Amino acid sequence: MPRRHSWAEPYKIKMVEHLRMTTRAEREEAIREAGFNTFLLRSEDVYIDLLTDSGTSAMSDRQWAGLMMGDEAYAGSRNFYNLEAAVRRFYGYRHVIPTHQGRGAEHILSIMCIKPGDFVPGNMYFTTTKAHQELAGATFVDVIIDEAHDPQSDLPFKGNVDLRKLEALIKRVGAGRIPYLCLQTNVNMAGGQPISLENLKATCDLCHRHGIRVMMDATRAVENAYFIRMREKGQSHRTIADILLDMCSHTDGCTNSAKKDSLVNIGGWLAVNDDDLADKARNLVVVYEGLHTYGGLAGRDMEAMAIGIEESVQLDHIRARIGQVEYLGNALVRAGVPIVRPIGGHGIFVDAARFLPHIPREEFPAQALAAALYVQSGVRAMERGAVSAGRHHDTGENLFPKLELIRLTIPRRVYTQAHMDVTAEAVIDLYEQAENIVGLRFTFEPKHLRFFQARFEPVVGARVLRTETIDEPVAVGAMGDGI
Ligand code: PLI
Repeated sequence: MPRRHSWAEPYKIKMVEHLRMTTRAEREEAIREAGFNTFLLRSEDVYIDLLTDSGTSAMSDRQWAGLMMGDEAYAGSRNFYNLEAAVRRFYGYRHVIPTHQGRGAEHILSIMCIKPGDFVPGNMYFTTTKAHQELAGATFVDVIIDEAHDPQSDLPFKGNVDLRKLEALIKRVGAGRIPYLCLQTNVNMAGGQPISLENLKATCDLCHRHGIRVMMDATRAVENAYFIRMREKGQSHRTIADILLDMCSHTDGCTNSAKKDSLVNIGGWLAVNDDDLADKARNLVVVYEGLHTYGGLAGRDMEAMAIGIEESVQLDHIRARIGQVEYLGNALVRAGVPIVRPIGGHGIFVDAARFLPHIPREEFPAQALAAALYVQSGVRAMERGAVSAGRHHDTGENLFPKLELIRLTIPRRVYTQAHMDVTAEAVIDLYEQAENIVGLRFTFEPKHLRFFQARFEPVVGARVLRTETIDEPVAVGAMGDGI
């Protein structure tokens, strides 16, 4: 047997979904109608959809079979008990409360633990998490290490908590005003950057010494466990499942969006070890989501989740998943495209500030870059910069985080390496004509989580990409065309 130098997907394709190719003129029209916001495009107008890895996974044949085993009883569905057993086995928490998705769990956690005037520290914000903390009356405090805000720093664990920042906060406001610390795994807004096991333990120790709970955002904890195995001293012999359990065992509970690691299209859960907290959460979930044995989900969704959790910790799966992200990232690095280093777990984050130095922050370079990439190639990315950061909740001023990025997020088990090649070519091509991209300004700005629904217009002219290179598509796969 020859030595294997490359990896291949640990699955084969059983069913395909056709993609529609569009012309540049069609895409110009589509992005204008979408207010230059890729969230407002119709999916059928997108060629390669790298908006998010959330809810976009391809389920396995076992998961599809699981859907047929849905027990749609209102109360006590068999599938709930399967989900509960899977979470207990792989994450180790005692009490499991399903929710319709991650933000449902964040909502319950926030209203159950936060009092107005509290502070919630975290290793960088996430949009929905912070929104729920603020709606419950808390102020979010970023305690991630400084390097996480520097796209060029290539520390292996840029998701680590800066313990001095955390200690300073505890000293300043007192432990009594910190209901919990929110510990994100594979920190999304930092570029999918992991936290080390050592730092996770030290952070939990510090919090527990002050009587502060640690609630993990376990949304991408499996991917984080993979990086611990690959990058942390003394961890390479352990299984992903073993590392995951270890990570969770130091914390007091978690919120989880199962739409990522757990390979399902919808679902989430809140898990805690404390009996009283669990009772409180079960009571609140009835008000906002549904009975505590379904939490807004169908029985079949919970079954797919239970199976997905088990599949997610298989080494072959996670190696190929992150390997595909690295494949795309390395192609961009070779071409000199500025991306966040090191390459993260769930996507490639392109540094829009360095890509478009001619566009000031006030004209939202990342928003413009995502729109231009779509016009150029039909590839859909997501803004992760000032538009996502929103406004200060007291002063109303625009927040300008250090990171002004677009995210090319890779859905799990969906695209092939050829799709990654096409994406890399599209980004490199755009980089070579970046000076033709025009900044944007708001024409409509929603109050909450504005990036989802905001609308924009170019600051000059009518187009976000001022070039005439018309790349007519090859009409492959367009059902009904060319016959
Ligand atoms: O989209 P939800 O409500 O299932 O999950 C919210 C959520 C919580 N934490 C983290 C770290 C997330 O990444 C997250 C959702 N992320 C989305 C939708 C994303 O595109 O990254």
